[in-house]
Amino acid sequence: MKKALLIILMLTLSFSGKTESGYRLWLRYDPIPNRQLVTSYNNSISGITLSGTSGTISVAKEELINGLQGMLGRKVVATTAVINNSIVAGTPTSSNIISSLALQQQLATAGNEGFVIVTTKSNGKNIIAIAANNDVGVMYGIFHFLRLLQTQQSIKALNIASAPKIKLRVLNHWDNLNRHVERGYAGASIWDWHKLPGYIDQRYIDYARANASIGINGTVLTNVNANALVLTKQYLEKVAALAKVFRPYGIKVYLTARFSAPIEIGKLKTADPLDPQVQQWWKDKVNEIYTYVPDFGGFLVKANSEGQPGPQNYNRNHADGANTLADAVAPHGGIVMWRAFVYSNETPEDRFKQAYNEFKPLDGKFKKNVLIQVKNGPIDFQPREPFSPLFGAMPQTPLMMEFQVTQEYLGQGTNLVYEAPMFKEVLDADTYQKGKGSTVAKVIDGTLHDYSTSGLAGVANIGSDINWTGHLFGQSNWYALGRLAWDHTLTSEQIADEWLKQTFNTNPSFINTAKRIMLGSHEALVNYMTPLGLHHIMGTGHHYGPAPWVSNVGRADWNPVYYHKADEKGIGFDRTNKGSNALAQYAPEVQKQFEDVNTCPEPYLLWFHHVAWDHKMKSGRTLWEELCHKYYSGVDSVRSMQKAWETVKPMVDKERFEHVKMLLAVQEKEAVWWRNACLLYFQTHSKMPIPGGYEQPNQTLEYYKSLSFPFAPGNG
Ligand code: GCV
Repeated sequence: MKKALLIILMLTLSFSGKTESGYRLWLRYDPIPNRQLVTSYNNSISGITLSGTSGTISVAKEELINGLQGMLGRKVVATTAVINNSIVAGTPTSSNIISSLALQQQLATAGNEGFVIVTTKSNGKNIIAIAANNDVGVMYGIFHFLRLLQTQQSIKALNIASAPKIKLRVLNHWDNLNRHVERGYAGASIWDWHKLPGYIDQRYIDYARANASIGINGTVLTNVNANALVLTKQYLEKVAALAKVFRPYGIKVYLTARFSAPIEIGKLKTADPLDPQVQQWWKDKVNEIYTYVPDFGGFLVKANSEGQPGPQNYNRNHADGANTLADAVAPHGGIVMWRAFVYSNETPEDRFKQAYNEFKPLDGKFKKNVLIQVKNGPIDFQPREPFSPLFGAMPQTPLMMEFQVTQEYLGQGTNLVYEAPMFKEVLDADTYQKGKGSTVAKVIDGTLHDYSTSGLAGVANIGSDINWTGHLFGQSNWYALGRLAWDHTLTSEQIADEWLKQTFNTNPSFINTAKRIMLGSHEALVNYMTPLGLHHIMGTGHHYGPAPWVSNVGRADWNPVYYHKADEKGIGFDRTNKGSNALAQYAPEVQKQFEDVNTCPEPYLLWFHHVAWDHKMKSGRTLWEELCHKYYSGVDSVRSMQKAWETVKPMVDKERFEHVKMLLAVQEKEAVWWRNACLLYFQTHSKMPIPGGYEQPNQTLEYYKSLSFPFAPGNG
């Protein structure tokens, strides 16, 4: 009776709204309200026995104990002797019980990081075995087990085997040493460089726990627009302190390497990658880094892109640059992630084509420990982009995917946008490189070309805000990135379901409503920002809000007018063979999908065609009418999201309910702003009215053009 009262009290507290800042992410471990389920869990979990002595086992044990105690509302102790109805976790080497179970077959497919969870018997005792080949796999298994409980699944007859499909599952922080986060919308950088190495914020530990729980095994601490200072002793001591926190959680630390570091901090006259002195400098620097961080992961490099220095400053190519760094880290087992996000203003070429043009000829020229990191989309993380043609063009080079988790072009910190459907759309796209079924996912997980290494990176949306990501639902994007990097066959719906149940509650009515909001949110944003294949029409610099009229920025391809090409005839960028012919960079089957204006899938239409305003769309509307329809339906969707969120009020704590409600109201305003500003501007070209029946813009185009946001967050 007392216990029941305690649980009710805890539940009431957790719904009182006082403690629900969102800090606990999806690792809440609140008491499970379903008593029957708790009884069933209790019957299977009388104790726990974890074998192994590593730091990883010790953090995994702590997590398991805390998780179980929180959810079951009782004390859980670890024992050395296995008791009936208990959890036994370990590797065949660390645990006699695990090695005595017939798990060899499953473990053979688990690799270094995978795990097996089975309900079985050992010496007549009922146990749940969490087994792996390494301690890190045991830890991942424990997090998976806790997820089963948090999502309230049965643990009566478990038979699970899971291994990551992608080897490097990495977050990229665009965090500067002064704590400004480029494209960050959640406060300052979580790395408090000034207080490191002496002060270890609890947040670093919770960051590591959260990442480990979703399988993220690498973090690049610093911005790709890099500062060489991070490679100096003063900062390496700080980096080492963070690496020490992350190590038990299976997370390696990586740094961005400024290509001109040999000059800036090495006092050399050149950074030419083929200069023997420069090569030696990098080797020495890397040796030094490994004295601080013995398991340092390696470098991420942005070179010859947007003003960053690179090998081309010395008439060398990207392979020359990447290979010099790769040679330096290779003896230590390090890797180089070299970004393909390059475009040059000097080349009067469609920006869409430039990365392919520069990198395709280098296929096969990179050292074995180099991965080329390709941004999602040939332009730049737009709300919807066709997949980068590079994914179908470099069979001899491991290609990493770089997704944007932070919402630079996706409503930044104020819009609820669940990105998993966007990630999935790209991962499932078919490159046709080796015939039908050559999906982007198979390219990046290495199975299509049999790469020995593979990777997926996400530009982090994490900051110093109490709820980590600014918008509470931004957490779902961090979560989705990790889960998809582990297993890209998971559906967006499964991931949303998991995240919601762990982050809020398992009430079916709440889950159904919130899931509907999440699953429709990306399409809603595309509709009110860049429908039908429009792209890069955001405000200059900060990229906040619409500015399709901008035509005065120094570089042609930093101007929205470059991308939409609206004129009196129509709108859109002709990338067929009558235009820039970017389509030729894809396999013939992909070209076929997009090349005909009448059959091109409409979500991509204006990516590939300049289309007449009166072109007949599949709906029977003209292009202009369809554009209006999309913009209006985008706003309608946000209003529906607002209404739906209202209905979950009784099922969500006050603090988080109000947080989301207020932001949805901001989102509605921003969606209306996007719709009105874009339609009023495009109307100056189409000369057609916004069809009657739609609410008409309540401001003039001049008004929208006059808006300015000098302090919009995240600007570079
Ligand atoms: C880190 C876009 C962004 C920049 C970013 C760059 C990149 O241009 O606006 O902030 O710089 O991409 O990915 O390197």
